[in-house]
Amino acid sequence: MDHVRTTCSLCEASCGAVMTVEDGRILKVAADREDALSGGFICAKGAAIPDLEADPDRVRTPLLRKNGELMPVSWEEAYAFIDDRLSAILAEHGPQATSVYVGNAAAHNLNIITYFEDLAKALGTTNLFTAASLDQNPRQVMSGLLYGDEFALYVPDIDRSQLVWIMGANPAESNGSMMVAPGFLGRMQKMHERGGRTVVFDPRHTMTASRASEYVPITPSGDAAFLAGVAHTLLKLGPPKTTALSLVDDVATIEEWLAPFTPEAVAEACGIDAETIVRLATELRETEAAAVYGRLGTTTQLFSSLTCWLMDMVNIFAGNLDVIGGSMFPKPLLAQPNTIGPSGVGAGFTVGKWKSRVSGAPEVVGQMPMACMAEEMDTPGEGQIRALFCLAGNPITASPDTQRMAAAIDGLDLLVCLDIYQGETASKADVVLPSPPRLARANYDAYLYRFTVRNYGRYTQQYRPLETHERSDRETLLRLMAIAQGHGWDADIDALEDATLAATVEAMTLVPESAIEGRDPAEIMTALSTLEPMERRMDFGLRIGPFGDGFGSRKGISLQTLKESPQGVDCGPLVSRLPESLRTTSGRIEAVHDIIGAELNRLTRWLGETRPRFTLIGRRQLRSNNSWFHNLKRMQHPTRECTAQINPLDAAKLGVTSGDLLRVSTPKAAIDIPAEVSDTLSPGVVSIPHGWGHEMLDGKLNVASANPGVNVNRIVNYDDVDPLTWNGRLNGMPVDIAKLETN
Ligand SMILES: Nc1nc2c(c(=O)[nH]1)N[C@H]1C(S)=C(S)[C@@H](COP(=O)(O)OP(=O)(O)OC[C@H]3O[C@@H](n4cnc5c(=O)[nH]c(N)nc54)[C@H](O)[C@@H]3O)O[C@H]1N2
Ligand SMILES: Nc1nc2c(c(=O)[nH]1)N[C@H]1C(S)=C(S)[C@@H](COP(=O)(O)OP(=O)(O)OC[C@H]3O[C@@H](n4cnc5c(=O)[nH]c(N)nc54)[C@H](O)[C@@H]3O)O[C@H]1N2
Ligand code: SF4
Ligand SMILES: [Mo]
Repeated sequence: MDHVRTTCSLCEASCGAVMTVEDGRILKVAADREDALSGGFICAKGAAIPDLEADPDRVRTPLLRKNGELMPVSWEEAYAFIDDRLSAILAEHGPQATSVYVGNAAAHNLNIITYFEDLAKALGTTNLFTAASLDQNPRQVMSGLLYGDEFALYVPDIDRSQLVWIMGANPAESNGSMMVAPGFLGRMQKMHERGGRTVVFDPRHTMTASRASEYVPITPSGDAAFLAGVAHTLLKLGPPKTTALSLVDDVATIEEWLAPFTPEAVAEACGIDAETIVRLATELRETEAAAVYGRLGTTTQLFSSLTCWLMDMVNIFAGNLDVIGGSMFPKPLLAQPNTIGPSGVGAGFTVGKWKSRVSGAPEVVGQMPMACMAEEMDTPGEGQIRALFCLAGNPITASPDTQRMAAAIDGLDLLVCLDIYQGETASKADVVLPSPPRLARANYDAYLYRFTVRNYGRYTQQYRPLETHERSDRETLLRLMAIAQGHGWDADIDALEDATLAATVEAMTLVPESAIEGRDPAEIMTALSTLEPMERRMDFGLRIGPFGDGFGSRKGISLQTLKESPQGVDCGPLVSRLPESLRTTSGRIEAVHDIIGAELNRLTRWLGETRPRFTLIGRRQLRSNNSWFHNLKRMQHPTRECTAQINPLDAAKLGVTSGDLLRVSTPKAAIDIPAEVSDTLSPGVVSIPHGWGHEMLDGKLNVASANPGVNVNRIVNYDDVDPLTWNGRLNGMPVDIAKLETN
């Protein structure tokens, strides 16, 4: 029996875990008490890894559609089929007829996160879509515009804070997002014990709210109004002198913009009275170590980009940005754009470098927004998408307008899914390629460590070699790239990759102030040559990173350091990074943009509008993971039912009790779903979780199909995307509700 260190990597908490392994089977998964970040925490999902790995419904070999059915085949046969079909599409319609979609599970998979952009490049397409445009793009775009780097993502320095505002986030159940802070409730508890406070702003009294010092119900999408009132108040209080504030361009314009947003002017619209707004703003200003943190409820609503911008303004005007215990920019161990090259200045950031074919949607962070994916597939004409490579995602269930997305995907000439299950999307594929089991993968949560509450990293080495029927995701993606480039699936992928790495190394030796500026690229390649191909990339990124040894030019870490410390390498608490971390062209915080002025005008108009009778919001569930994790019996739980929660007052008016069927509709469509009467909801708000609707699986995943739930995205549309980012609006839609009369 072995005890094997791993990182759970199922969600963004990235908890250290220890697996008990016997005869190649995982018997048990427990918390790793020695992990410097998670310190002995895991949740029910982490503990269910043995069930996940043993699930008989998992895809373990490539599947190819034959006579309408997905049948197990060899990798060679699957690749040969893809090569034939893709070559024909490329020859007839060109590279823009191909596309890539990357889902959430890619953020937890080192290989997929490392190579997905290369796959789109190899295909030669700009049709790269990711779940980020149903999620955090407004945050990333604001970070890009203000700080010059889309990954300049600050987090609450929770372990040293005395006050944290949590807006539109429920880390008690999501386990934290764009904030790697495992065991969040424990961290919050410690904060309370040292006299600190937490305040939750949410239309629903969530599990996080029930553990917070204060809960402030807020009208859905009311955050921008509220934060504008707070920012206005802070400016009146006289902002403190901080480095962050001294770096902000054109504070006068911002003051002018915010002048009309008095607490009195915004109170009714956000549902928080003026006195409370002033009290909260004053507390924020007077507490030295305070942070404002916002997540999905702030980035997928009516004013997503504006809300993110206002959060920046509030953090800055309260004196909280880049100070210990405030909102701080992490310094990841792997080199990032804002840790290499000349510090404090850079190339800046823009949106809309290219536009989509049908609606002219802008490019955002190098990708096309999901809001235009279905129309790019189902609108005929030159450039119509005919092939999709879907990596670790389930767009049919995750994306608004499920019906259109499903029909568009049905109409493709080629759908290849890299997945571990035949979910709603993969079950429609021509080819499904499986990721290897956990014990046969190495992992490093490279994506997540960009927003971790300490400067930390944990590398998990591969426990056992791949079996003959298994392939690493790296190999799969490189073979798909080789096919796309016409080299054939059996090309020498290591040689192809080495050529790319050599070019990256050479480029870095030319970057001023890089850790290897002026060095001989051949010397660096030789230093990397003893490692496995994937490890070469990791080692390179770590050694030129802020804590790296610069290939012998200074004392520091390398991949070897991480290998010797499987419980994680902790490079200490967050440090102040302004102005060094800026990569704007001006070297300042560029906060004034026309779009913000326009959005504030839209907000002003909204303040005077009549509110809908019912507003729909989402809800994450502890034992779920978006559209998956529903196939494990052990994860079923009374708190994980797919219900529409409504307030008792609304229920009484509608004559509804828990269990009655409700018809919830938008002008687009209606769904019928059981009601759950709950006083956690503000009146007029209805909450439905996403990720359900497994009737589409036709019984394929046994447990999930037996308890299918209803897909809320059937009634969610793209009618009003965020104007700047085209991010999906998944919270705050007006809906109608009626009791469904049954005979
Ligand atoms: N209405 C509504 N819609 C939403 C949301 C909402 O709040 N409300 N949330 C949005 C958000 S934030 C997101 S991130 C998206 C998520 O959108 P998606 O990422 O498209 O959906 P997931 O359900 O997370 O799909 C993950 C897929 O990865 C597969 N998978 C799991 N592990 C692995 C692995 O190791 N390897 C491979 N290859 N595949 C794996 C799973 O089987 C599943 O098919 O949904 C969005 N959609
Ligand atoms: N157990 C579990 N964990 C997960 C996931 C999962 O499906 N299950 N999904 C993962 C993913 S992909 C993500 S992106 C993260 C998300 O992580 P979080 O953002 O922490 O999770 P949510 O539960 O979506 O929290 C959003 C909150 O916003 C509230 N809300 C809705 N509209 C508004 C609004 O207008 N204003 C305010 N202030 N609040 C509003 C909702 O009531 C909800 O409580 O979770 C990740 N972790
Ligand atoms: S919180 Fe997330 S990373 Fe930690 S054990 Fe649970 S699912 Fe895994
Ligand atoms: Mo997400």
